[in-house]
Amino acid sequence: MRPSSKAVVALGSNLGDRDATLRRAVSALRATPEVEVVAASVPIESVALTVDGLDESKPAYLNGAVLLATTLEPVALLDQLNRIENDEGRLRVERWGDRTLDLDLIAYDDVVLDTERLTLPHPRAAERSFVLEPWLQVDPEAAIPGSGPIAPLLAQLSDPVSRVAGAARLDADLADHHTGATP
Ligand code: A4P
Ligand code: MG
Repeated sequence: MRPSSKAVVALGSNLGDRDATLRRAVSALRATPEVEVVAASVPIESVALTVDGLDESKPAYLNGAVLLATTLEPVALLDQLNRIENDEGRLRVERWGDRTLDLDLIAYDDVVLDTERLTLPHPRAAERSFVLEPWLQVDPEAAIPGSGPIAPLLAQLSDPVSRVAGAARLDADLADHHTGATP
């Protein structure tokens, strides 16, 4: 078996019951063989970014991030992310269009890769607070190969994100979720 690698996955949803969708996605990752969810962020709210820029008239996103330990190689992990997106009824209509669930592979160890199927690290991660803020929650020491530590990168960004009052971490058990407990 391959040695375990460290991967960061960003989650986003702006259609349907966004919070429930993100929690089901984290459960599906936990149930995936060769994938361990090491840490999960709380959900954050963000303004939709479209190809024309931030658009407050679009449904707002809930975003989050999980830190994984996995023995899957990067494309095999992306296959699993796509399977979970499809299980949530994800349709691909318009680039950066509204979606029930988007799972992006943000980083995988220090791998740098640029193929049609997969680019690592995710090319737009460093420009997006809605990716870096939850990523910082699950891995405060993280750095993006070629761009550096994420904490100072996040400090320079201005796209607005906000915490959801009382929201439990995305991997919290249902019992924790009902009480709003944040362990
Ligand atoms: N692909 C290449 N590299 C990766 C990677 N590292 N992770 C390929 C995941 N996929 C990767 O993805 C398009 C293609 O990217 C796939 O064929 C895959 O093999 P997609 O999920 O089908 O389409 P998409 O997500 O609309 O496209 P894209 O360009 O990945 O969009 P982004 O950059 O993910 O942006 N606004 C807010 N507030 N919050 C959001 O989460 N997300 C997006 C999507 C736009 N606006 C947003 C948010
Ligand atoms: Mg995507």
